[in-house]
Amino acid sequence: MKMNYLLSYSAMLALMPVCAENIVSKRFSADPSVHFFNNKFYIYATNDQDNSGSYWDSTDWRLFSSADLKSWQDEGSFLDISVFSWAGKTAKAWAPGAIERNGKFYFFAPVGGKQIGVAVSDQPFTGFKDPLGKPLVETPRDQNAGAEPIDPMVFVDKDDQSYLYFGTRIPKVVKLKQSMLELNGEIQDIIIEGLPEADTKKKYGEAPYLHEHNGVYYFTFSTGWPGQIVYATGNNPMGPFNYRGVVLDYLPISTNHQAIIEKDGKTYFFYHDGSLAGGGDHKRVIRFTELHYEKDGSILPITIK
Ligand code: FUB
Repeated sequence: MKMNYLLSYSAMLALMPVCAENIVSKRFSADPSVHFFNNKFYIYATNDQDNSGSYWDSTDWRLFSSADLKSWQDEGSFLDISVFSWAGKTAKAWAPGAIERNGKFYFFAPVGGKQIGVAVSDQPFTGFKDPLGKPLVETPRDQNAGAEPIDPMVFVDKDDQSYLYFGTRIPKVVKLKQSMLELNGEIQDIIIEGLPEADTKKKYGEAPYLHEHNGVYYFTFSTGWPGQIVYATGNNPMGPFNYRGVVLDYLPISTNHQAIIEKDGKTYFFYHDGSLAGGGDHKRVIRFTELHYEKDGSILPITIK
């Protein structure tokens, strides 16, 4: 009987609220793409600081770095959408993704909602150029690219195969060639099974993200507008994935967008909210917290104070 009154360690963690002060910077920024490159953490982000505040109309990306996840350096606006010479005059710079491969740093960027470009540099913080001179993915040019190929994210598996995830309303995945500059096969829809039918808001919206933990592939995404961050798991990076539950509940903001990084045995969850003074739907701020798993691999939902 006494056991009924005792909480397991993981249950206690679930009840511990995350302090909303885990903030990266007081400059407005969103859509974190988080990496550990050359002994430093880097966050590539949508730059909400200089947008109008009435739409997601940023035209550049912001960069933050940290050696220890405690103090963060604001590296400022590190790349403008004009790096892609083919970007339309009204194109917006939204949620990016990045990866280190072949001794180079690849920055995948949605350009204006219909195209994904890739910029490459020898360093993670500067010098990015567009080697292709054209979009890597473009709708309707590429079969099954979907109506809005945004929110690119790249995952490299243990066997060295890389995958590009993107899309709004329908999640997409495609293999990349070793060069990272060419698709390797057909763009496929990602199948998510077991989404609770009774909850019509529980569907794929945007922000696809793939990470692996203890041999299981975790596919996290935002349910849309507003966005709850939920997860599904599977045994193949291309899916299908089985719906498992909520990671971060709806916040009072129209979007959310997550990144998950594992370092030194700990898992960190990055997201954005609109809680900074003067902030809101289009002026967002990046925060993070530690993510915990149950023994069976379930993710413990995050509670925010
Ligand atoms: O920043 C613009 C859009 O808002 C992103 O592409 C989505 O993921 C959402 O966070």
